[in-house]
Amino acid sequence: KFTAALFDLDGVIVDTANYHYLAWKTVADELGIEFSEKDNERLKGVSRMESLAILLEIGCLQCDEATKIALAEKKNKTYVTYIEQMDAGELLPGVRDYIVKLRRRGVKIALCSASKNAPLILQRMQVEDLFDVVIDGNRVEKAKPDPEVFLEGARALGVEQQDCVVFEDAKAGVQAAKAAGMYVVGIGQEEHLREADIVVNRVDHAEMEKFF
Ligand code: B16
Ligand code: MG
Repeated sequence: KFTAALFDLDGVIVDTANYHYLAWKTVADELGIEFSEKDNERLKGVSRMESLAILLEIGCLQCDEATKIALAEKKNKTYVTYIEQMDAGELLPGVRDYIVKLRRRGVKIALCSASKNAPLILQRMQVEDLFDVVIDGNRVEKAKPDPEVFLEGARALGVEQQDCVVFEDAKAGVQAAKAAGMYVVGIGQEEHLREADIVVNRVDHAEMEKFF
């Protein structure tokens, strides 16, 4: 049995993928890059600067470091205007109850997200109290698929990596969690998540009694 649960944020607790997509789309339109929702799949779970690098690659564009920083800032400004309007109604179904039940069972809970906006999103969703620790994009140097964010989560909870179950929706995140030596529940569609140990549609479809 596992003693800790590590949750990704975007796509697991809350569905912000569409807001990320719309914000990148504004930047893409301005640069004349065609950017589809399918392309957006590649941006899930990866850091902001890495996402920009993928977008520029899609458009076969190159630019200097200062321009890159300005573009990333622009995307983030648009993204933040979306998330500032979010409320707890946008929590993904079943998530809150599932985490509350885990806590009652004595399972330790961490949030392990690539997003620098994680604190704002948690606050808007009113779920800050559900997590014993929060490791986000402001606290790690290496982006997923590097295991750093999950190893840091286990360390902060005071548990061994083999005692952790990770809930992840993105390929890069599943790879990061596997590289950390953890059990992975993929959230979403099997086709993107082949490296996960199991795949379910939503968090509360992972049988709690089986894992914790
Ligand atoms: P930000 P997660 C990730 O969050 C998103 O999936 C990814 O699309 C985004 O680029 C990344 O956060 C960085 O977000 O620009 O807000 O710092 O899935 O790891 O919770
Ligand atoms: Mg995610």
